[in-house]
Amino acid sequence: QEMILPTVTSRDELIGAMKRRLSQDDRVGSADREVFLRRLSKYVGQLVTGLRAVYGQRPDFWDLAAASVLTAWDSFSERPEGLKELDVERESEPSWFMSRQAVGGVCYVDRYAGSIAGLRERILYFKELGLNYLHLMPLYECPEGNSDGGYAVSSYRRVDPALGTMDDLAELAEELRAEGIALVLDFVFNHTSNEHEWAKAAAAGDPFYEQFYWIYPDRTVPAQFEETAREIFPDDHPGVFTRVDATPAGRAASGLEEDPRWVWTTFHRFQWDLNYSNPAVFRAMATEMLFLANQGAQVLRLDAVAFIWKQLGTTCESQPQVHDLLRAFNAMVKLAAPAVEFKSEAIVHPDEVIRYIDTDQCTLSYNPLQMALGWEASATRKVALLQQAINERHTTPEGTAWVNYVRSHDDIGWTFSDDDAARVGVDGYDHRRFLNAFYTGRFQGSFAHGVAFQDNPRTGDCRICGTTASLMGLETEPGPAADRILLAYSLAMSTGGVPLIYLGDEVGQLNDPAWAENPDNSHDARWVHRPEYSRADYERRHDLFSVQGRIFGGIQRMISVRQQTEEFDGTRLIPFDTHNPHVLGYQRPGEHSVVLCLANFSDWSQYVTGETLSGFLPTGVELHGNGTVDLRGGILLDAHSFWWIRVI
Ligand code: OTU
Repeated sequence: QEMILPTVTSRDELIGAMKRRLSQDDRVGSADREVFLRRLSKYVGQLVTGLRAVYGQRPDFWDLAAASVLTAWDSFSERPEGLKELDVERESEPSWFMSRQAVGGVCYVDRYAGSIAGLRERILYFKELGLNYLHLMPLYECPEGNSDGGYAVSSYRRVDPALGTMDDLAELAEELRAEGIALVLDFVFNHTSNEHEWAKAAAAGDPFYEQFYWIYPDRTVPAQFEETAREIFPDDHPGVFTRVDATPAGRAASGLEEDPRWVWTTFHRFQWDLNYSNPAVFRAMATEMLFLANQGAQVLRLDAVAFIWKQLGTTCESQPQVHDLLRAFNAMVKLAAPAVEFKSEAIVHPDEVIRYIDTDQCTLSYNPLQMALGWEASATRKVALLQQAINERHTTPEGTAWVNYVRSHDDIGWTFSDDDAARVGVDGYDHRRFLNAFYTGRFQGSFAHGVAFQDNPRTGDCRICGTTASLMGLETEPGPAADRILLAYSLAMSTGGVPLIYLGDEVGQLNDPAWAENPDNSHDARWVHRPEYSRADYERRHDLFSVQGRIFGGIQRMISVRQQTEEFDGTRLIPFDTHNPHVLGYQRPGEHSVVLCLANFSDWSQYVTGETLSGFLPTGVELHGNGTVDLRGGILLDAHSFWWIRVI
């Protein structure tokens, strides 16, 4: 039975009605009621403004606003005490993710540890490495064989039974928290799988749930949308719509011999996009989101966030309404679970990426530009584009930070701005072609062993798959590859924000040679870089004469230097021009000193002259053990090496 509020028509009336409503609700004590009401008066404006921008024209707008507040209250009243305490702590302390202690890891539960129970046994290892943030790839119930690596969610409330239960997950969250590790979960809110109960009801013709998706009786409207919307997974299907009966599950659910309806599927045919123009979808998904928050997630990764609003005549990506909805979702967690941070997964043009980052949207965001340009610099051995990105696109709003990564479970897309590239004399189109050729090993002299993804000859679009080690050429040139891997990770560790390790990278895990043998995955090259946990590689990690040991030792060392270096707190970065086209430079300012970071992308030693360094006092201290340096003589950096020098 749903609670309802008397009709309200303004914020003040809404707060007043909530006050009266809460005084009759004894599920939580009076102190908690006060806490909620205090948050309500603080964030009701954010909630109402966000919702009004999207749903304000509707006659039932205030009912929606009131119902959303009740949803938040319901979820708050069910929130475990320990998490409520964490909420209060987090409201009064500076953001934990700004700290130099923040280091993240990400893995698949099944591939890395078999199950949630298996993962608990790896906590000691996470501590050995120095993690305080752990992202588990989506582990919810999925269609058999059609899971998109977990991103086709059939229920946000049930864990894939092969991995454990929701209670196991909540217990794991608690155990991690006791060890100082924040659990990060996905909130896959652009789409559900076609086996979610909403999708099944929609396929069966239930008019309420048909409105949860973008379903049309024929091709008329779909064809109009497809004139401007981008194809994301063209290997799976052209355009963005598919027939409801395009999959066995869709056919079974609709119960028709032939189903003429078309449904929006940005990604795979079995991933149906949710229709946020229907406010019932916002409320339903906010309820699922808060449910996940109450399991103990401290960060929610907002999957495919750019796609949640569709507008005829547009690209249907990064529309203004996406940001309004984000502010509304964000207000919901501020009311009911304020310890939760949002991480934006917008792998789009850098002008767009930054628009998701704000304290009332996402406090964290992947940094896809720095990631892609790290690979660009490794291929070209030149730093112009990367240096430009670091100089001009590093700053995010106060209270927010990047998540800096080298590889993820996804493909690498070359998302740099063509205008930026033109300013340093690079043609974007040609350069992407070069990079794709380089990383698929088609370019002569390339060290990389990558695989093409969604190669679309019609648009020239193509992305890259492969593990960090294989893309750096560890199979064929282990020495330089190990150095290149460490160089790439040095950026993530030192530019400011949370460094994120795609677990397996730290022991040099290679491509999975058998990825295409699994018929469920063979159409999707991303599985090449999702190998199972390699016991052999991990066992060698303490052997300094092995390549695994070199990489692991190097990464672990970087983490410990990072954690001891106060200049690495926060996100502030000051550009530094090395006057050498192969050497990247930036400074991380601290209270009394600065750490100057230099990274040599060339295959040869490179020199940064004494004159270039003459703005600092003559003596610096290199933090990796190179000791005291006399800057007047300049610095000679070995091939692929990086230096972190404390200077004044
Ligand atoms: C995300 O990625 C996930 O990271 C993928 O693993 C999923 O397959 C997908 O969503 C669907 O859930 O296109 O190639 O920002 O780059 O959201 C990966 C836009 C993807 C996309 C991104 C998407």
